[in-house]
Amino acid sequence: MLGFLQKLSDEKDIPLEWLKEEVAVARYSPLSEKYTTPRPKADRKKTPEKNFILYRRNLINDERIERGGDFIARNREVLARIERETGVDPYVVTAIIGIESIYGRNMGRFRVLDALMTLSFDYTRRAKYYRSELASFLDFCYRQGVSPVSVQGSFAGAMGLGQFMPASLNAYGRDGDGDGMIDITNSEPDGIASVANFLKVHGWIRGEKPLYPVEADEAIFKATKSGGIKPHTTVGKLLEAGVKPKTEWKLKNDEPALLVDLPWVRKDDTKGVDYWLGTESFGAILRYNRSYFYAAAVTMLAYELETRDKGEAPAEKTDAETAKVTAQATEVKPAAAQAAPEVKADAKTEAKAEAAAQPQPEAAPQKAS
Ligand SMILES: [Ca+2]
Repeated sequence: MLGFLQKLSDEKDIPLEWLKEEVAVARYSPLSEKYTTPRPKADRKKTPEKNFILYRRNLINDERIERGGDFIARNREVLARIERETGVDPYVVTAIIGIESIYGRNMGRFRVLDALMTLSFDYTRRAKYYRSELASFLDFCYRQGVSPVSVQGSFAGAMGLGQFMPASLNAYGRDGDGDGMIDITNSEPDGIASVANFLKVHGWIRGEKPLYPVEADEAIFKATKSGGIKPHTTVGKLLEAGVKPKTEWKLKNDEPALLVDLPWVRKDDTKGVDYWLGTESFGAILRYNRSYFYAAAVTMLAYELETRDKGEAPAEKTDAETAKVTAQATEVKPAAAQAAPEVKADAKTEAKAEAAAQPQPEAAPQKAS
């Protein structure tokens, strides 16, 4: 460990004594080890069928929509300013913060120092990754004048409103309230500015919606070599391959795109797959968490938040843009409604939903590539 600290001290110009003193107070975190240990293969067989209806219902509930409204109301000016500066949809930023931490209510109560030290030096399955995160974390704390042991986060070291891993915080963290510090745990403007900056850097297109509903099938999905997280093809090529828009769009044929599949299973066991065209804005959300389910849920929660925030807004009803988004929303709603007719989640389901919302280390914001 001393070698690690010495190297960090040399590379980042951080006093070795400071590093030694700060890490000396770290304690082994058994839960960090437990939660990052892969399940035995025997258990993995039981992994339930992929079901977007269930996933969506767990993440997009009344509480998340209601608290999202409060978050938007108290941050309206900041959200508008950040949108002007970055072009990123403020409802998408809010939705990510809602899904990651329930707008700051659930940012994790682990000492980040303990988590990262444990995963770097005690439980070493992914030690290389976590040592790099630990180095970023100590570097960040030193530059910001923060005591590492005082910082709390998830069992894997993800922090704050947007649950950034330290390397992402170092690379994309922004000061949103102008106090000179980046504090994504206690400052909502900083959390907002950082998430928006992450999306901007990873390809968000100003004014471009993430998802458009389309008709497609498995054969088209395979033929277009779909399934990755990058917009690897174009709108025009997807159309040529047989993808049909379900709504009008103003997308240009040479715009980068990807085909997104969202399989679902209803309670009566009927199954299906909804297909969507994802834009570069969708690709930016996928860089936050490499899961179609995650990025689609973010997009749909953002739509719910926007609809609620803007009320009925009759003037916009004729706007093609609004028509598009409305079509998106109705696309998934009927299925979800059938699966969950007015069922209020009990405490256990709620806890599961929160667990599902916790990003796994593999899914945490990635380093720039
Ligand atoms: Ca700040």
